[in-house]
Amino acid sequence: MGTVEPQLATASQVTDGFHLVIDALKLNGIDTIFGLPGIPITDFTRMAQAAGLRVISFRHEQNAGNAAAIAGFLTQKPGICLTVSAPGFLNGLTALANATTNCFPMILISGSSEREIVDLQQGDYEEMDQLAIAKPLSKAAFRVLHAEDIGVGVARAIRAALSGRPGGVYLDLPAKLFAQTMDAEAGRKSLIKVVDPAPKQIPGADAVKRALDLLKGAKKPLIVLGKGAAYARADTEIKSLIEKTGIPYLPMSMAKGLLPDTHEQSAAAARSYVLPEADVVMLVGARLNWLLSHGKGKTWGGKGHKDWGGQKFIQIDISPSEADSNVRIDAPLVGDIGSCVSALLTAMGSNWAKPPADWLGAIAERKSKNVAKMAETLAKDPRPMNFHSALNVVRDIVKANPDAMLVNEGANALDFTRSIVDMYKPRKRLDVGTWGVMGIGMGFSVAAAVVSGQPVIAIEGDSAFGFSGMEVETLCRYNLPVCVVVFNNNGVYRGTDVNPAGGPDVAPTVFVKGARYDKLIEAFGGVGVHATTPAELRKAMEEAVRSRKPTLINAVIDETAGTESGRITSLNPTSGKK
Ligand code: OXT
Ligand code: ADP
Ligand code: MG
Repeated sequence: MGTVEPQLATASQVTDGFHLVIDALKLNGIDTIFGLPGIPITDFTRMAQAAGLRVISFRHEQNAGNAAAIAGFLTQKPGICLTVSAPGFLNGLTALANATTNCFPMILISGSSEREIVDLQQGDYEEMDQLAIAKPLSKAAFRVLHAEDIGVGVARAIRAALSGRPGGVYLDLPAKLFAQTMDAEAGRKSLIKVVDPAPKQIPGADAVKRALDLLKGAKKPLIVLGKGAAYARADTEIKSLIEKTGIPYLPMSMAKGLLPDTHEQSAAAARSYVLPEADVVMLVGARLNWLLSHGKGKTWGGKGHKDWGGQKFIQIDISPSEADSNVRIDAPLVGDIGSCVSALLTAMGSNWAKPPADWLGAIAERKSKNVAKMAETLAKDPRPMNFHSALNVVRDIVKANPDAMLVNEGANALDFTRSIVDMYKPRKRLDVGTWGVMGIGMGFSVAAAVVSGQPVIAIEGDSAFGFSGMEVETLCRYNLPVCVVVFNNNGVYRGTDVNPAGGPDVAPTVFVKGARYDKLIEAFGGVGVHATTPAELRKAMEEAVRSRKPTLINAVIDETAGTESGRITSLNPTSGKK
């Protein structure tokens, strides 16, 4: 089938599996599908487009999946990724697992092969028991066998993705389901519009009191804002909490901009001082995982690698089982962040005492030292360009365009961007998240542009970019206002490694030297720029943001400038062998 009549479903007295899925998604406010066509879902993509859904087609399912995941984070609606069976499903599954890990609501919908052949392992086209494989990697997984169950299947998937701790859901749709027909009116009635998919969860009054009592007694309080807080869209309440308490706060990477990074209470520039020094720490939508050194050890002032630093913790989280995952949580506050923070604000009353002046003063001192040191480094203009001199430009461009979305991946390219580029608004910084995964770059960029309509700036390590680089064609095809800046230092972390055996192969971390990534986008009609100085980079970025044309800037970075794994060098195992 090559074309689809838009009025097919409504004109007829019967409907089919294709239309029921589309209608169920539309009924629930889904307006965009990210995917890649093929058997058995090619006609589905055509029909969805004919029915008014925006169908964004990718070059690889993992990128479509990443786009769906971040669309979910940005909209509080599950992002939809659509794939073919077995290999397409598996390509999308990495993104689904990453979405679940990051608490992003997403639904991976994959077509699948004939059940009876798959279950007897008779060798069907793209045979795979996809449901079984998806289960351990997703928050929930469902399969629909009959057209009359499509409404329930889609409703269950939406509710599972959004309620409680958000996550990735798999929905298995066998090929035979799409062609099934049923009476159109009965079909319409079988669909479910999900009511209140993410119900408010109000914390108990005793839990609120416990948290406030702890906070009140603190001499060195600290608030940590995580991406759960960004997702929750309780921006006003969080701002009030920070400002009313006067407590310094630390934003996790994707919580940057929840309050402007230039806020005087931000302790980001004194991170390594506040973590070990704080006596009471309130976590708001942030887990005590590896990114927070599991709440213990030297980062927190503990004597040894696993020792408790002595802090008391308050943890606001929608997941009741998150508390105590790494260290004791003295005051868990279970509920949605909006409700929890509102309850705290109400119970705090109007005469809350600000934290002791010596705590605030000590932080301010550390901050100004670090900021001055950073300013000095940023003012340098070395040749070749390094991460700092290039990011000084990016910092200015983001400051001038605070509504722009910033996508970021790499190792050094990630870590330096996080600390150098200030964010001014919530949910503008999108990055590698909980897994530190490479490959989110172009999928996130496409979705950020599609969902927000704002210009997108993607700061990419040259290795990181390679994981999804083919999607520059997608940027051009949909004419998206994305400016990709590849920080080209000739390799993974650095371009200077040598083959220890001295043979003709280069070292495993090294790429083709002097590669011209800008030429890639030119192949598809986008704008390619080769930038070797901050001035050239600035001109190209300004023009990209102004013109909104898909642009790729090959920013040449000193190949000696990076460090192994960026800021997380210590996570590399070193041999115990002497
Ligand atoms: O307090 P101190 O003194 O310590 O200073 C801190 C702040 O106070 C200060 N700061 C400031 N100073 C002044 N002013 C301001 N405004 C300011 N703000 C902050 O700066 C420092 C640092 O602050 P930060 O960042 O807050 O603190 P810190 O200590 O770094 O925080 C700790 C962490 C853990 C929270 C943080 O480091 C973090 O979030 N890290 C995330 C790390 C991460 O996820 N990395 C990515 C994974 S690395 C690796 O796995 C890679 N791979 C393997 C691979 C992956 N990942 N995936 C797949 C699918 N396959 C393979 C690969 C292949 S990276 C990679 C590619 C790398 O090569 P590229 O070419 O892409 O990239 P390049 O490296 O650029 O070449
Ligand atoms: P970060 O990496 O920024 O520290 P994490 O992904 O580790 O953030 O933590 C996010 C936390 O936020 C998760 O534990 C998740 O359960 C929680 N969360 C997500 N949405 C909400 C919400 N609406 N209300 C409360 N907690 C939430
Ligand atoms: Mg690199």
